[in-house]
Amino acid sequence: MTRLLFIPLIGINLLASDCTGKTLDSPNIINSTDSTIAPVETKDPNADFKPAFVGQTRVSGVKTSAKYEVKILNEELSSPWGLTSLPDGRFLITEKAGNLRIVKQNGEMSAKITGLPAVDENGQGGLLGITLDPDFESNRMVYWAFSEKVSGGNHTSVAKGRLSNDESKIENASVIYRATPAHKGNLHFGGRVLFDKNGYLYLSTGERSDKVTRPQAQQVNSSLGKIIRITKDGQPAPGNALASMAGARPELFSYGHRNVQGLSLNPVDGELWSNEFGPRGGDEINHVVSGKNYGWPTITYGIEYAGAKIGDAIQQKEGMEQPIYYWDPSVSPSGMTFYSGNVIPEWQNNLFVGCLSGMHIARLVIKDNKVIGEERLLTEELQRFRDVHQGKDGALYAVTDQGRLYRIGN
Ligand SMILES: [Ca+2]
Repeated sequence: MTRLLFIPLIGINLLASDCTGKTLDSPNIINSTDSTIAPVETKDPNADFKPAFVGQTRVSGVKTSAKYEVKILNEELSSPWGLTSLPDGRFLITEKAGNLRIVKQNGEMSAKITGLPAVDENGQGGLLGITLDPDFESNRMVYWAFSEKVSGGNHTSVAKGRLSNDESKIENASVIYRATPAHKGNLHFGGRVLFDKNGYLYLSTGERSDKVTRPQAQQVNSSLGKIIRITKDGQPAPGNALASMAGARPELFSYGHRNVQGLSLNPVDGELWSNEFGPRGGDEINHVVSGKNYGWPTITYGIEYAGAKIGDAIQQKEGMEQPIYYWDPSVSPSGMTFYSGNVIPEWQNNLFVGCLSGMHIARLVIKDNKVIGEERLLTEELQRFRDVHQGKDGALYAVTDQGRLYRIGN
C-alpha cells in the first residue's frame, strides 16, 4: 500500500539534507521547560554557525502525552499540495498537476473540478496553495496560487473563482495577482495563500533559486522572495509598511525570503508566521511583521548545496530579522498550521510544520514567541508532508507528496 511515486523533487530535497559537513560539539542549549528529553535532531549540522539566542535551534525534545490515532483517509491523491476545509468539514485539495478535488471525511474523492486556468507543473511548480474566502458561505469564492507560464518564463500567480453549486467546476476564474518578474526556471515558487483577520490575502513567493534572481529577495521593486498582502481583487492591501519606501511595490508585506511554503496565523495574537526553505541547512520559522526584512541571501544559517559559503557567511545584521527558529540539517518545511482545537488539548497554540526531506510533522511548542520544545510526529510513515491543516472537527489533517491524506486525532 505504500506508494513511492513523485520522484522529481526528491533529488533536490535530499541535497538539502545531505549532511556531510563539519562536525560540531553537541549544542548544549537548555530551554525554559522542565523537559529532560534530548533535542530531536541528532545529526551534525552542516555549518558551525552560532545561534543568535538560546533556543533558536535544537531545543529540548518534548513528547505528546495524550494518546492519538493516525488514520490514512485516502492514498490515491496525486501529489496533493494544498489542503483546506469546506464549511461542512469536507476537504478541498489541490493536486500539483492542476487538479482540484473535494474529499469527504471518509476519504471518498470527487472527480476533478474543472475551470481552473492551466498551470506550469514543471519542477516545483503547479497548482499550489488554496484558501476559501472568509465569506465563502455566502459567495462560494475560492483563491489559489499556481505557477503560470508566460512569455519570458513563468511566475507565481493568484487566481480566484466561484465553486459551482453542484461542485463540478470553478466559475469565472480570473487571475488577480502576478508575482513578477517572470523567470525561466522551475524552482522556488513559494505558493501559500492565507487570509488575515481583516480579509486581506497573503501570498508567499520564492526567489526562483537561480543566482541571477536570488538578489531580488532584497529588492523591493520585485515580487520574488516576498510575502505579499493584497485585497480580494489583487490590489495592494492598505497599511503595508513598505508602501512608503521609495520604489517599493505597495503590495509587499515583507521581504528577504528564500522560498516560503508555510503560512499560519498565531491564534494567540493573530500575527503572521511563516517558514522557508534554507539552502543546505538554515530552514527557518519566522514571525512576520509588516515592512521587515528577513535577511535572505545576506544573512543565513545555511551554506550552498555544494558546500560554499553564501555571501559573507554572516548570520546577523542590523535591520534584518532573526528567525524564531532554524534547522540545520534541513527538514524542508512546507505547509504548516497553528493548532487551536480541543481534540488534543496539550497541542493548543503549538505550531505543526509539514516536513518534506525530514519526513515528519514537526510539533513546535511556543511560548512568548520562542520555541521551547520540539517533537517529530509520524516519523515511521516515511512520507513527505506537504501541508498540515486543522479540520473543522479540531483534528489535524495532512497531505503528502506520495498521495496520502492523514487524520491525526483521537
Ligand atoms: Ca531569514
